[in-house]
Amino acid sequence: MTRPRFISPNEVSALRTNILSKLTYAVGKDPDNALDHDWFQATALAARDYIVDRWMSRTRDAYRTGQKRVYYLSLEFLIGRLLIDSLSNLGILEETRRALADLGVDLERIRGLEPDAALGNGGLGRLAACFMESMATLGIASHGYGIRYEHGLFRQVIADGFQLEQPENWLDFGNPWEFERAEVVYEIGFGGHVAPYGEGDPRRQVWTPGERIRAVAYDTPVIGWGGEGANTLRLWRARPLEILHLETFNAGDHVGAVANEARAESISRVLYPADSSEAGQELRLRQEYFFVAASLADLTRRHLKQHNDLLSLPEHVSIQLNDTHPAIAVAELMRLLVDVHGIPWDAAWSTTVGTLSYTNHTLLPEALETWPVQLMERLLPRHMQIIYLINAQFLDSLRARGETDGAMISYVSLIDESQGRRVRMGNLAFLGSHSINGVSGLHTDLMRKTVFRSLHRLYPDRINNKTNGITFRRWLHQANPALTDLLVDTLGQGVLHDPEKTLPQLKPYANDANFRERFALQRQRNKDTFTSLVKQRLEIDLDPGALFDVQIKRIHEYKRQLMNLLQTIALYQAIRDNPNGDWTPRVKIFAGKAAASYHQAKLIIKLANDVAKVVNNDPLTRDLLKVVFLPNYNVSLAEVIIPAADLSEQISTAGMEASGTSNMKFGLNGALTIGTLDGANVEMCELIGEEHMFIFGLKAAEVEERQRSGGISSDIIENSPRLAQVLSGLRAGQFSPDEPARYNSLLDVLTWHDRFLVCADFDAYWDAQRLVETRWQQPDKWWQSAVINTSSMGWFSSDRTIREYATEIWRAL
Ligand code: 26Q
Repeated sequence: MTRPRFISPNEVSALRTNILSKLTYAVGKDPDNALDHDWFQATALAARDYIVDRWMSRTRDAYRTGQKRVYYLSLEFLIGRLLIDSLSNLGILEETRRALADLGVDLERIRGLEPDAALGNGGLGRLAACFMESMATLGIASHGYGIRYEHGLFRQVIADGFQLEQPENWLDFGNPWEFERAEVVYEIGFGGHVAPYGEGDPRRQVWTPGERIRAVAYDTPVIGWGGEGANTLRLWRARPLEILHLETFNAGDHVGAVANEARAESISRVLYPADSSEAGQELRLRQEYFFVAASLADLTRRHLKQHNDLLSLPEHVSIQLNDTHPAIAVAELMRLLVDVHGIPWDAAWSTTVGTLSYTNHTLLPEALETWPVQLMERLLPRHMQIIYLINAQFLDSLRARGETDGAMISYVSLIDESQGRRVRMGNLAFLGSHSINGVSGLHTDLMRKTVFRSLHRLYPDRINNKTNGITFRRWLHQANPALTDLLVDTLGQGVLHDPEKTLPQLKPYANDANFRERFALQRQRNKDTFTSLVKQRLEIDLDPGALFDVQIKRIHEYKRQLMNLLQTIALYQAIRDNPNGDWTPRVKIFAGKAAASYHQAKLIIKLANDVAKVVNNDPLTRDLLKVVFLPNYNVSLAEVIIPAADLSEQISTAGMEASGTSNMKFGLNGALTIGTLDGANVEMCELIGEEHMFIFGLKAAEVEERQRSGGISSDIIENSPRLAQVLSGLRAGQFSPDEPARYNSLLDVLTWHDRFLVCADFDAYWDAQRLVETRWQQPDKWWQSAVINTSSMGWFSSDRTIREYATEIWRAL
C-alpha cells in the first residue's frame, strides 16, 4: 500500500472490534440483521472516536499555549461527505477497509450511503470547507461558525428537461459526526427598543429586544491531514426560548402554543438557495444576525475566560468574515464592547477594526448586499444606530481631511440614498476591518479599481490578495486514488505531505513516454467509472475514448454555460453538414443548479436538456457528439466527474469570476483548461504556461471598454455566419419543436443587451476548441500538457492560501 499510516500496526483488529461495538451499543443492531446504513453509522462512529481523542488534546493545547484563535464566520460550509476524508486523514483508510471486509462489508458500498452535507451554494461554501481542513492541518486553533440548516441546498430533479427543486433532508437518518451541546446556548434578540444608559456617553445605550430566541451549538470535529490537528465547526440551531408556551397550551390553544416554536426554528430551517443577493428578505437578515450574535457571544465568553479583558481581543483573536453575509458583526461587536461591557467608543472601534477582516467574493453589482434601513430599524434598532454613528464619524473625518467631492462621499457612505435608503454591507465590512482581501490577483486588482476604488484611496493598505486554494486531500487523494498512487510511486510519499514542494518534480516526467502512458491509463479508468455512472443514471451510452469536455458549476449567465451550448449546437450543425469530416468524438458534460428564482438560468438548463435530446438521438452525429446534463450536482458528484475530465471549461466573461476553484481541481487532476483570462485562470496560466492551456476571448479591460459602448451584438452576429446559423436554428425551434418560441428571451438578450459578451467571444471560443481537437489528435502532446498541468498545481493548495492568511492577516503562525 502506498499510503502513509499514522497509527499502530494491530489497528485492523482493534477497528473491527470498535466497529462491532458501535453497531451493537450505539446503533443497537445485531451484525446479522444490520443494514448497510447501520454499518455506515457504526463505521463513522468508530472513526469519530479516533478524531475525538485528537480533538480534545488539541483543544487543551490551545488553552494551554494561549495561541491565537481564528474564527471563520460563514453562512455556508459546503462539506460533502466526511467518512473517507476522515479515515484518510487519520491514516486508517485501508485498515478500515480490511476490518469491514472481515465483517463481510464492502466500504465502497457503504461510503455512498452518507448524505452530502450541502450547507452551501457553491464556491464560497466549498472554500470554507477546504479552509477548515487546511487550518486543522496547519495546527491553527480555529473555529468555523455557521448555521446548522435543517435543509441544505435543494435537491435538483430534472423533469421533462426542467429543473425542479425538492427539499434536501440530510439529517433524516441522524448525523454521526456532530455533538449537540445543549449547555452552549445564547439568547438572541430582535426588535424592541433602545434607551440611553445613564448619564455618561450618549453613545452607550441599552437595547431591550421585543423578541428572543435561543441559539444552540452543534459541534463537528474537523481533522487535519496526518490526524494531528483538529478543530471545531460550530453550527447554530435556532430554538424557541421555551419549547411549549404552557399557559397558552393549558388554555386549550394547542396549535398556538407551538406556533412560537415554529417561528423561532424557521431561522435555521433552510439555506438560501441563491448565489447572489435575494434582495431584502427578512428571514435572510435574521439568519445573518442570528449566527453572528451567537458566534460573537461565544467567542467573547471564551476570550474573557482566558484573558479577562476585551481590549486585548485583537492580540488573541482574528475573525474572518466570509463575504458580507456576516458583516453585521461590525455593529454587533461594537454593541457588545460599548453597551454590554462599557468600553469607550473609540477604544471599542479600534478593537473591532483590529479583530475583524473581510473577504470579498464578487464584484457583480447585483450581488453586493444592501439592506433597507427600514427593515434594519425594525429588526435591529440598536445596530442601525451604531451604523449611523460609525457613518457620521467616518464622513466627518473625510470632511476634516478636506475631502469635498460630494459624489465620492455619497459613494463611500454606509447608506445608499439612491434607491430607497439602504445599508451597504460591503462598505460596513470594509470600514470595520483592518484587512480586506480578494480571492485572485485579477479580482483584487479590480476591487481596487472598481467597487472599492474610493475606499482604497482612503485606506491604501487595507486591500490585499489571497488567491484561493483547494484541499488536495479531498480533491486528489480521495477523489482520484489511481492518480494519487501513480504520483506516490513516482515521487514518493512527500507528494502527499508537501505537494507544493514535491509536485513540481513531476514536470520532467511529461517527456517520459512510459509515464505518460500510465498517466493516461488512470484517466481511462476514471472515465470508465464515469461512463457506467452515466449509463446507470441517464441510460446514455458514452464512448469512453471520446474527449470528455466538462462544465460543472452553478448556472449563471456570467459563467456562460449558454456560450458553451451555442458552441455545442454549432459543432452539431457542422458535423451534420459534413458527417465524414475528420471529427474528434466528444462528450459535452454539464451539471449545476440554478437559483430557484433565476428564470434565465433555469431556461439554460432546459436548453441543455433539449440540445441533448436532439443530438443524442441523431444517427448522423451519434458516434461523434453526445451531450449529458447530470442532475443534482453536488460535492460527491464533482468527486467523480473531475478525475474523468479531459477538458475543463472555465469560460466566464473576463472580470466577472472572482476566482473559481473547480479550475484548480481540474488542473490538479490533469485536465486541460479552455478558458478566459479571468479569476485564478490568470495565475494558473502563469504557472502552467499558456502553451498548455487554451486561452481565448476578450480580456477584462476589453470587456469593460465594450460594455461602456453598450452590448448590442447585431453587427457581430452579421459577421459570424456560424453564430448566425446557430441563433437562427434556435429561433426556428430546431431544439424545441414543441414550442419554437421557448428560447426567444435568451435570444433577445443576446442580440440586444449581451451583457456577458457571449456573441463577442463566440468565434474566438470556436477557434480555441479547434486547437483543443488538434492537440487531442496528438496524444503525446496532449498527455505532455496534462502532466504539466498536474505538476504545476502545487501552489493552489489551500494550505498555501491559509498560510498566507495566517501570516499576513491573522498573525497566527
Ligand atoms: C446573498 C444574499 C441573499 C441570498 C444569498 C446570497 C449569496 C449567497 C451565496 C450571495 C453569494 C453567494 C456565493 C458566492 C460565491 O460562491 N462566490 C464564489 O466564491 C468563490 C470562492 O471565493 C469564487 O471562486 C467564485 O469565483 C465566486 O463566484
